[in-house]
Amino acid sequence: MSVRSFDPSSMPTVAMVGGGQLARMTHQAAIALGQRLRVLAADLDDPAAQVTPDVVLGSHTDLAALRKVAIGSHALTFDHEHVPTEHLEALVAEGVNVQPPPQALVYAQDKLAMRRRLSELGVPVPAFAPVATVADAVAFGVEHEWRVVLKAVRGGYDGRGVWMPESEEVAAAIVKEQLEQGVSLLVEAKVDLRRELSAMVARSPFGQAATWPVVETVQRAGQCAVVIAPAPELSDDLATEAETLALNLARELGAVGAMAVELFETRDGALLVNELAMRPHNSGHWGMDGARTGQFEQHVRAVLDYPLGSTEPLAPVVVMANILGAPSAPEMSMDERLHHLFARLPEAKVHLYGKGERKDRKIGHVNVLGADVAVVREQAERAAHWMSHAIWTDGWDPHE
Ligand code: AIR
Repeated sequence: MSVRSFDPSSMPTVAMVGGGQLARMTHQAAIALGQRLRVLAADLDDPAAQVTPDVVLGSHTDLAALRKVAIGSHALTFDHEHVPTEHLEALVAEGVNVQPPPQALVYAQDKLAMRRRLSELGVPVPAFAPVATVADAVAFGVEHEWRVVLKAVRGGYDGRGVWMPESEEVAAAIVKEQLEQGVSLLVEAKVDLRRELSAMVARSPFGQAATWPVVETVQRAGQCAVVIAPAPELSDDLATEAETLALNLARELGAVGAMAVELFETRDGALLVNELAMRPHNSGHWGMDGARTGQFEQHVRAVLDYPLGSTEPLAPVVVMANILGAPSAPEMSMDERLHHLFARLPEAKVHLYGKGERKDRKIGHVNVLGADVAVVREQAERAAHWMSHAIWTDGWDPHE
């Protein structure tokens, strides 16, 4: 009698461009499904390169490196959206299964193309205009009484590539400097918002799609700090509107994999689309512990055209708090901080990315499940702050 050994080559390999935390957590999901995740990383120290044996070192702007990571993979996907579209089109022409496909991904890469396409589709977006000259920005600024946001058309994230000039002089200086550096810009009206929401969806090439509950994202200094799932006090009508919007956009744009639709909820209860991301997204990290199927597993299922998993939440409330690097790294080691955290908050689920501690850098996150938003949020935020600063925000001292 022979024993059949497990043949890993019969299971798919997913190639991911970028070796950051999103690739690292995608790898974690791929392991459970018996798959391999191969990453194109800039450095062996990158979060995903630390954990996968299948690393191609190189740049996401180098077509040869992209080919190397793509060859032999069942699907090529992304941990960030900065790959030049022409390279992706070249890979598709060579037979690579690029998911999301470049003609969809472009709407997550190019904010102007996205704003134009969404407007065509009748999806509400803030008023916007392309900026080819200082005069373009000034005309828009005057029209909107300098309640405006300048954005790089491509490449920005986590507050980078975003400026909020409040006068003609400041705007002119930014526009001049950026245009001289070859950065394309757009300008849009600053929205009078109540809060920010995110509607996440995943879609497969077959066309199956599933949403997670709409979440509230709390931003600090232009960066996501906390996510509350589901968004507290969101009316059923608005939740349905946001989920329907995400499903329709995924279908209309031809997105494949996880997609985040970042939304503004205005003071008068309307929704406007702010940004799109076609990849796992910070606003979906809560689902790693808080949903039947989290976004990383759903992303690999979707890009490989498997049936999607249930997105059902596992608790009435889930809060995710980012561990954001302190202004200077605390003396206490990360390992010791983790010991103390676990001793004090056994319910906290911690995810660390293996990243160096730099101010405001996303180095990990904490998920807490529960029933009461205020209690759960307090615990998650306190835990995250402890992990980055080695300070308990309530003054608690383990040695007293
Ligand atoms: N990322 C990509 N777009 C937005 C985010 N947050 C993730 C990706 C990327 C990593 O952040 O996983 O690789 C880069 O993080 P950092 O801190 O090195 O800039």
